[in-house]
Formats: sequence, structure tokens, C-alpha cells
Amino acid sequence: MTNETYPAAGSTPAAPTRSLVHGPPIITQVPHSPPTVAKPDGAAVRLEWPDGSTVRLPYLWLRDHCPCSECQVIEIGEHRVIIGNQPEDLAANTATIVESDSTTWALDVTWPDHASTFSCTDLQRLVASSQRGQRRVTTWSSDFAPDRFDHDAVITDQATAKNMWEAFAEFGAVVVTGTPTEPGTVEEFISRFMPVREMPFGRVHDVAVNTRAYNVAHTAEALPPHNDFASMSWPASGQALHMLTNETDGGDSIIVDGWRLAEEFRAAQPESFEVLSRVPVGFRMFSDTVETWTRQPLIRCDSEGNVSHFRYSNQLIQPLDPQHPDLDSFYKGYHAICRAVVDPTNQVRFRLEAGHMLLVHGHRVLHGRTAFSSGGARHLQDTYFDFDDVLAPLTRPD
Ligand SMILES: O=C(O)CCC(=O)C(=O)O
Ligand SMILES: [Fe+2]
Ligand SMILES: [Zn+2]
Repeated sequence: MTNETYPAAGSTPAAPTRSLVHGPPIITQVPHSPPTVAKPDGAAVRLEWPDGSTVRLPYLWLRDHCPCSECQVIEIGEHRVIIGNQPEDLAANTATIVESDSTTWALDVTWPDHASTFSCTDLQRLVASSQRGQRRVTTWSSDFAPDRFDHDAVITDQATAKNMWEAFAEFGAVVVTGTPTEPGTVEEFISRFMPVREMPFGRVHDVAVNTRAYNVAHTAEALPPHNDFASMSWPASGQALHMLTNETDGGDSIIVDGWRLAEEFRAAQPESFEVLSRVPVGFRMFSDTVETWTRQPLIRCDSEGNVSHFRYSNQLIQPLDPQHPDLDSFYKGYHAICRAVVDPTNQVRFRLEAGHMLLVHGHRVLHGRTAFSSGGARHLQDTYFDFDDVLAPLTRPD
């Protein structure tokens, strides 16, 4: 295969428009069939296929990811080459496509002081790993109900467990049914999949009517939708609520897709969205022995502008300084978002019966409950985990 005609101008494939996908958009595909030519293109080599598709591979990128055993610790997939030790204007001396047969090919690159061979599979693997972590995030429609999964099926069948975590990653809420009602089961359940995140009030958090309440959760009052530990700068991004006993009238569960509300809020009131993303406000939860407190904005976006954390707790929020220059605009936005949270049309309601376990994305989904009669017994246990431990195994390369 020929690789002459250095240099020439080229084009990169257009990026698809963004949808509700978190992570970088897919922009590169490396075809399995051999390219016809490798040409220099600025500080890169450009591969061209007979159908006109092209892939541009910058020299620094290629040098950084040379797959040889000098440049990588192959057995553990760790990167060893230090790109800062290369000249910033590094260029290949040659870049040649080597076709082993009609379906397999490699790109041979010679550098001033090194030689690299990238098989088609190496390039596909590198591109795939650069795109890892993209996931579909689907905000809730008005008839949303969390998917239900049977506890025994989840703990005995890997495919069911994977489906459950996939649904959790996409929608931020699922319900597990048929969970044994022995105390501690929630911790055991989460521990089967990932580390439990121990929180300041314990590894397992009991919620029942309690005369020494440190939180409205421990009364029979209605509990407005919230995410737990809004009083911590990095609260657990996953929470499991396991109902052990529910013999009361009322006490129905409420969940709200905070990311949907935040995105609708951004579209309707962009200036207020900016204020709620910028102005930090205090949150506090404490008991006789534990103090948690932080000052944070209600909305945080990731580096690509997607809402990544909607923090909301009517119970725990603290006053803003009345002289704060943004106080009026803060209240305009806070009022609107609060109205959206308590609007029943934005709430999904259902009853958690004994043996039901609700899993929620702690930075996305708010949970709450209606008031109940304090006569009958009601007891649930919470445990916490982190979303990285959900996503990393789901996206593990084969
Ligand atoms: O009582 C409930 O249903 C929910 C209580 C709560 O907010 C929690 O356990 O985090
Ligand atoms: Fe809670
Ligand atoms: Zn190398």
C-alpha cells in the first residue's frame, strides 16, 4: 500500500449534534478495512479510505499512545511514555500503511528516535477508550415510573443486575422488589456490587419516628423532595432506601428528576439559572454528636455544560446574607425552582412496601414522602454509594 503524497489538507468528520448524552460526542471511527493512503496533514497523519472517509491522527497523539512495551506497561494497560519529554513539534519521519491481508492492516510510524506499529485493532481500541463514559441520560416523561427488578434475580443473575444498573444510570431511579426485610440487607445488597459509602451518621441510616430526631425524616411529617447530605460538598451520588416495615396510612414515596427540572429552568430563565449555578448557599444537618455543613450553589454543570448536580433540600438550606448583591435574583430563581419541585405534575408517587428498595442517583433525583399517621410502624434503612462505581463496571472494555 502506498503512503506518499505528504503533505495535503484534510477534513475531520463532523461532530454529531449533542443530545442527552453525557460525555464527548463520537467523532472518530476507525474502519476495519485498510485505508488506501497515509498522508501528512499539518502536525498529523491522515488516513484515507476508498469511500472518502478520513481519520486524522496527530503526531503527539500517536507518539503518546505508541502501543509498544517500552511506551506502555502492557500487562496492566498503564501508560509509560512521557509526552513532555518529546519535542512539541514532533513529526514522524514516515507513516506507512502495511496491509497484512485484505482485512488486516497496521500503521507503521518512524520517529527521529523510535518506531511505532499501530494495528487496526490498536487504533480502534485507542479510539474506543477515548470515547468511554458516554452514556445515555434520559430525563423523565410525565408518565415515568421507575423500572422494577426482583431482588433474587438481581443477586443471582449477572444479566439482570446489569440491566438494573443500566436503567439506574439512564434514569437515575429503579426499585428492587422482594428484598428480605432483615435489617442490614441494604448494606449487604450494595456491598455485592461496590463499596458502601460510609456517611457521618453511619453506614446504615435508620429512618423511623424517633423522639430524638435530628431531621424531619424521623417524624411523621411530610418530607419535601430533597437529596440527602446536601450539607456535604460531595454528597454520595447514590442512595438506596430499603423499606423494612410500612404499616402506616400515607408515607407514600415521591421522586423528582432534578436534572429535568434544572434543564427546563435553564431554558425558561437562563439568567436565574446562571445565578443558581454561581451563588453558593449554606446547607446544614447536625445531631448532638455530628455536624455537617457546606456552602455550595444549587446547580452545578460538568465541563461540557450538562447539569451534573442539582442540590436541593428545603430542610437543610441556610440563609443567604440579606445584603448579598444577588439576593433578589437568587430568590427569583429559587422561588421558581422550588415551585417546580413541589408541583405534583413533576413528582412521581408510589408506595414503597416492605421489601421494596428504591435506588436513586443522589446528584440527580430528589426523594421525599407524604406525611403518615404516626400510629402504625414504619421503618426504612438507607445506605449510600458512589456513581463512579456504577458506571465504571458498566463501561468496562471487553
Ligand atoms: O421516609 C421516607 O420515605 C424517606 C426518608 C428519607 O428521606 C431518607 O431515608 O433519606
Ligand atoms: Fe432523604
Ligand atoms: Zn513505543
